[in-house]
Amino acid sequence: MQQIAAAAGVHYASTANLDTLLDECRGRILGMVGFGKPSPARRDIASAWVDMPVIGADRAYEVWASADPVQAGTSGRVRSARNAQILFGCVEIPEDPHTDYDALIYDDYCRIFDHLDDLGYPNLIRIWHYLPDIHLDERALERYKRFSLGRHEAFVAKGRAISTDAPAASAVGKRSGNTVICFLAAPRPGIPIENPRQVSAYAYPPQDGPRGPTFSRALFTSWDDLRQLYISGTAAIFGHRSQHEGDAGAQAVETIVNLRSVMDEAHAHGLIDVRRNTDLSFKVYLRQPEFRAMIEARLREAFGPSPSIIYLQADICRRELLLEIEVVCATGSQES
Ligand code: 3EB
Repeated sequence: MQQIAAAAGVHYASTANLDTLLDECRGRILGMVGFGKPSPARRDIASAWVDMPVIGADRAYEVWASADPVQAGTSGRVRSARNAQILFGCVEIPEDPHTDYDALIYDDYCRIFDHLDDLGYPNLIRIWHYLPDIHLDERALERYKRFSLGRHEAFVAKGRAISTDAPAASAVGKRSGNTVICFLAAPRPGIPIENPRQVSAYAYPPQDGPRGPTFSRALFTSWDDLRQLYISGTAAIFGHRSQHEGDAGAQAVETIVNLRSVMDEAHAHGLIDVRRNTDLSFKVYLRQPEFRAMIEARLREAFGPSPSIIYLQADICRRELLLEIEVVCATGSQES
């Protein structure tokens, strides 16, 4: 059986090795996110379940471990755990037919910022948004665009800059039910990295919705002797336009070129060289599960045989995009 390295950072687990990992990290778990078939809720740790099929397995888990013991915090729906350097939190937002989706997102986003400000971790580093019915038109505006609007307004209301304070992010569709938002935040700001091949997301032209998406292409941070580059959900976008409509193979290639471009940019800033001794943890969101084998081949060609990869079936926020890939690049004291 594979030995689990319960070092600080992110670990992927399956149903078979989750309990071993949680035991090894007892008292040091910042948070956990489960995907796939429902499993019993863990009330003792900051955790969330995302109703999103795992391709090729029944379930997959993302476990964020700390080197030091963690401290829990709750305010309303926001649950978190933190060490001195980093805080993991999550919130599950029930659907509310009487409230526009942008207002729903605005309210809980403001509560996230309040929680972070209260605890002294005001800098959002990395955030994941799992949105039910992402393509649904709600009173003539698609829910993803309402989401972007509510998020933007919350950044403004809570005194965050749309460009320099934008975290690394992913926003993808889940099945109906709660909206799930998970995040990492820190006392110190991360260093945002943009992709020279792409227009910054917060500067997209207004045709994509009344407010652009508030995220950076990647954020660099270091904590617990680890240096980490969190690369946002990345797709086949060049400039601000989607490429290779209807061609998953070409979208995969374009997406990997974008990932490389962000990695090269972080290296050019002297922050991290992912070609050397770096653990790469990928999440791949695919509209159609049958493309999994093709993507896996492309990723292994580009990044070698070792990366950990979770494959999830999800809607991507633009209808023409067939896939989106995010990465955590970690280097430092982490064993593997
Ligand atoms: C893109 O590059 C693809 O709205 O938070 C990727 C990552 C995308 C995050 C977000 C959207 C978001 O625009 C979509």
